Amino acid sequence: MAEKDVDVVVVGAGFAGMYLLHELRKQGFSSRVLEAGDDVGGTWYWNRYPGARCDIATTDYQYTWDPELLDEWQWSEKHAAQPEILRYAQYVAKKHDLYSGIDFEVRVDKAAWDDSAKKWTIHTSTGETITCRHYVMATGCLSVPKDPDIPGTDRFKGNVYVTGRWPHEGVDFTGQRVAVIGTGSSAIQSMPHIASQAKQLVVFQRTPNFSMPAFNGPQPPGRVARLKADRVAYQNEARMSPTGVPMEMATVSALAVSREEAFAMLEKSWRKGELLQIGATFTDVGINRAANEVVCDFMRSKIHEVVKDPETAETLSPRGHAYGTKRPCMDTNYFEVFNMPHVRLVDIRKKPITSITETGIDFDGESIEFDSIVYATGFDAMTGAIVNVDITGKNGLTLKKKWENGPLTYLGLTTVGFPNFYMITGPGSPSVLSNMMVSIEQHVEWIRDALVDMRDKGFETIEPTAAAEEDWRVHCTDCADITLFQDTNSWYMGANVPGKPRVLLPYIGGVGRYRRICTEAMQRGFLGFELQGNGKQQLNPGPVRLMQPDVEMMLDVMATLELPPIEAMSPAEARGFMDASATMRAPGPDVGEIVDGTFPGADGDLEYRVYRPASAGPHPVVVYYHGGGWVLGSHTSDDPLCRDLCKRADVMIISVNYRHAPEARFPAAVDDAWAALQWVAKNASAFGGKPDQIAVAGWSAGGNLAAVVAQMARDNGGPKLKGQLLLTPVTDGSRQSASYIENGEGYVLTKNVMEWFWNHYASAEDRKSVKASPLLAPSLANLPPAMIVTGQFDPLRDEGNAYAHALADAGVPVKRLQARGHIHTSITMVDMLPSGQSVRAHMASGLREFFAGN
Ligand code: NA7
Repeated sequence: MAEKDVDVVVVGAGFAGMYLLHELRKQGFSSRVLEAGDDVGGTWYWNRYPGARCDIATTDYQYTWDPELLDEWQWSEKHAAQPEILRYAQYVAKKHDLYSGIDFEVRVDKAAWDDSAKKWTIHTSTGETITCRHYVMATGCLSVPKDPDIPGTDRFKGNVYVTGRWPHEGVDFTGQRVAVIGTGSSAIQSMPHIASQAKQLVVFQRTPNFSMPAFNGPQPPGRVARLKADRVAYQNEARMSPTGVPMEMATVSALAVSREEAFAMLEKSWRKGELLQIGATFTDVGINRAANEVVCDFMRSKIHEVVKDPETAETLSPRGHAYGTKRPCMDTNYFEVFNMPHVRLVDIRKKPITSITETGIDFDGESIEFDSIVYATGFDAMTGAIVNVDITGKNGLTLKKKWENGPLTYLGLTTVGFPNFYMITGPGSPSVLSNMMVSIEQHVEWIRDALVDMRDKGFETIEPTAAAEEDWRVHCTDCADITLFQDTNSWYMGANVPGKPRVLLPYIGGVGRYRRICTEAMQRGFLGFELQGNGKQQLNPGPVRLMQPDVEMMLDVMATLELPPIEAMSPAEARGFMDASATMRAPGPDVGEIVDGTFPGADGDLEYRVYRPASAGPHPVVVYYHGGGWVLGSHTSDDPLCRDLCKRADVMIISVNYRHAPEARFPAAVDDAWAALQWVAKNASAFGGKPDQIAVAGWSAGGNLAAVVAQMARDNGGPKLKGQLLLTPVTDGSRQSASYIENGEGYVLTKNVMEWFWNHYASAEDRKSVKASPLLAPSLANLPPAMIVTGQFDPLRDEGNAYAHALADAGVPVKRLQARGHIHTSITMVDMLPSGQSVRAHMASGLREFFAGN
């Protein structure tokens, strides 16, 4: 007799449900696993259409939790077909006696949280009611076929097939007239098989897709050998990789090489026959449209090589979306199908289907009769299977209602208002953008560990906090915002289902990063969760540290370079190092004109560089002071940032040099900065600038100088400044703030480097001067309007914010922007870190506002 009250109910017996059952048993939890099908396998149980295959190679698409399987199970191919994967699932289920823990042909109709009992009540299609402490949806991401949404679908009297619900006995199309609707992965895989049998095949295509040949065959011996030589290292590499597959990562931009070189590199990737390799050929395929277009061109050239009729080839060539923003496909002879004389391609964008009829399909004035129609029209992806169950959480809130504007989760695992409810590979987790096997195992292990920890500590419930869920939403959006996904109508965006909210459903920040975040959340005492039970409560508001994804990627790369710490260098060495680094950065946008010259500093001539916008002058003028801790840098060292601000704000930037420490200690830099401002004010017209429209700007130590000269201009009767733009400025030599402790290590500008800068620049006594620490000024009244930008993970964050608050308190108009997930240096990395763009756009509009109305 099956238990009616268990610790855990799991819905679904695919690879996720199977592994979870195994782990729950191992940890002594009672469970019921409910599965709609009559066997294990999930996706691989349902998707039995001919040619169904895994696009991830078998070396990577297999369980790692039972190492014996590696020797026991021999995959026959590099990319296994559905029957073999299903057999693998059955083999594992038998080996580990999982069948005995699964109820087959049972659906969950309804689940409701009982807040007094602190339990879920589950109602099944067999009329059973089960109660459980924890409820896990292991229902898969592509398990609910979407309504084809074509008029007349119920009229057709012939055979109707849906790829995701294929008859178990198979289908023989020999001699038949067949229509296939859709050209996604399911159609692309099945089409060669259908075409080889059918008498006539008409393919109705709405959006063409990118597809590459799988070059299937036996497992590549090199890869297998690597896996077997050091299984743990190989699997760890997969777990910490961006996609869950160990892969060579790109080091070069698609735009940094010639087109011939780019195509040669892509050809090499193409030959590997691995789904994710093409996109990983260059660093910027996913984030830069022009770089992506190089890949699109290559992929289209391949279609034209295969498909003989140029018009058909063009119809099959995707033009409207960036590569990778719709799921790219792998095929075996897909495009070759269109060279067969009995196959016709109909572009329904040009020739829309008017209706399915009793005998066939009407479109664009034509009627064609068919014996069979195959719907390869896809799924209500990621959320469909979850919200299809009537799930009610606290206070009568249903999940469907909560998610009506898009799924909200914390870590893609849990959701506020639904205690003890978990999703495996749910929205907000890497899921369909990753090797599912890796992601499934990670989620199962996280849930298992959470349950064990709660049991050990006597907690009964776990629920994310609203703040953590909101932070996760913002982080997911930050990640999505730097990619090209949002421009495409794809099922990743929910765009294939009419009325479904448009939001990037999976988390695009990467498998390794995601794993680190989830692990950190658990290890730091369930950050972002509230736990309760036995009269105890533990609330750890979190959130986990959410760095901008591109910033974190850069930090990861820097960590692998094992660079020497700046503070261990002499100033000369540090300058050499900075110069060498500058040669590797992107140049920044073109501006109208760049002119170099010299001006009289406080103690001799110094250099300047003028950045003039392309628009007609005269322009407002911004005197810019570079960063570099008063020790490093020059009038050209922030070149990309100056170009970017010049272009975005349509202002003239004059970047001025100043003497550096330790050769010229405080106040030499201030004296030069002040001399530069006076000189610019006097000569603004000669430069083509507006003499009555001058502002100052600076980054870091340059922000410090800009703030100081703004005070000097106020105290010395001019020049009258329109504004001060301070980017992560140094304002306080005491370095006492919390951000020094929080962000003192690991974010490029460290506490020690800052100490090194200060030591070279100013004595302890000098640091107390308002010309070194502008925050210490007795009054900040009557200073020009300010915009102050700080980075969340910058040791200088708090002193920048403190200056902004002090200015505001003194009645100065202040705009303050704390750049989420940014470090001290990242906002200046023009064309390298897309997440900095919006921050710089704000800075530019801040500059424009300084000058508005004059
Ligand atoms: P997909 O990738 O969602 O493909 C569905 C296809 O059906 C796609 O070409 C759609 O065109 C097309 N479609 C959907 N609705 C219609 C209507 N109403 N009329 C015409 N054409 C339509 O699903 P698959 O099953 O192929 O693959 C799903 C995933 O399984 C795959 O990505 C892998 O992860 C494995 P559209 O592109 O929306 O214009």
